[in-house]
Amino acid sequence: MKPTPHDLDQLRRLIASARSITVLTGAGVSAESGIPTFRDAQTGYWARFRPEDLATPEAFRRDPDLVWRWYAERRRAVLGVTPNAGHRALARLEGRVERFSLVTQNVDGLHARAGSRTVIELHGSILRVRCFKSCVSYTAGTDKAATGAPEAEAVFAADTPPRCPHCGDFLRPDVVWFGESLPEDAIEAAVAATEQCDLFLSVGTSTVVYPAAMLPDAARDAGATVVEINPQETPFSARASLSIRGTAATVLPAVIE
Ligand code: BV8
Ligand code: ZN
Repeated sequence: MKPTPHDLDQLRRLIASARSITVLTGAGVSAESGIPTFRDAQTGYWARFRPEDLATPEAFRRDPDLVWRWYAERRRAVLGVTPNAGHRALARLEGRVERFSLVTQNVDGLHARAGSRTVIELHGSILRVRCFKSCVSYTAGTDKAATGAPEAEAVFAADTPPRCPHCGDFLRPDVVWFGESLPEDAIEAAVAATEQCDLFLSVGTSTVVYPAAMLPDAARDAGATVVEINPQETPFSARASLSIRGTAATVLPAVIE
């Protein structure tokens, strides 16, 4: 399925005339960087698990080593790829619009690496590790300096979860697991950006994970024009003002010079 020239023209015009744009991204925008989406079948050792079963506090408490290793492997994969043309187009768009907000469900840090300056991370970041009580937090980065405290090196090299030097509990990835609530500040900023924009782009998300999945409808209810970009149909497609069947790395650069 290819996007029609008419669709791309329409989206180009909407972007050119918008005074405030909010973009919601999901795993689909990182697919063309080589990061499998949540819906993609897992491969290798991880093929026997469903992500939803591993990305929970219960799974971590039941088998901390297994879940820690899953995130360490995904972190290495993310640090080993580069942002794609879709990420870079969104970074360009940020500088072009009076008011722009980028809300992501992704935990891979690729928007920031593509140059996006303000990214609202609804589900945290796989590049960060913290203890359950947030006494400490370490950030892995493509360069050593980004890891912060001296013990951070050892934390990211560990293949079983280290203990917090203060409270003694396990360290864990600083992501939002299923059943955990989203960071208050992130969800508040995302809802404000959704209700204030006149153009809302929903890119590369299956629109099934809540509360993020309510944002496209919230934008529509607040009177924004809502455009969806996804090679597949989603539960939201029928309600979009325009639903473009295309991939992020082809459609976004085509409509954002
Ligand atoms: C909460 C971090 C409660 C971890 C993630 C029943 C009904 C409604 C809700 C629920 C329910 N049962 C349980 C819930 C709540 C649950 C939920 O929504 N479950 C779903 C499965 C039904 N939600 C939660 O638990 C949330 N917390 O509700 O808290 C609470 C409330 C109050 C107080 C205390 C507690 C927490 C949700 C966050 C979970 N964490 N990630 C990690 O990454 O390991 S979510 C995770 O899945 C990803 O971050 C991602 O956001 C999500 C998958 O969604 P997508 O991003 O859309 O990716 P997906 O693979 O699904 O789809 C990819 C899309 O891209 C596809 O559409 C595909 O067509 C498209 N695509 C593919 N290639 C491309 C492309 N698009 C463009 N270009 C391409 N090239
Ligand atoms: Zn602690």
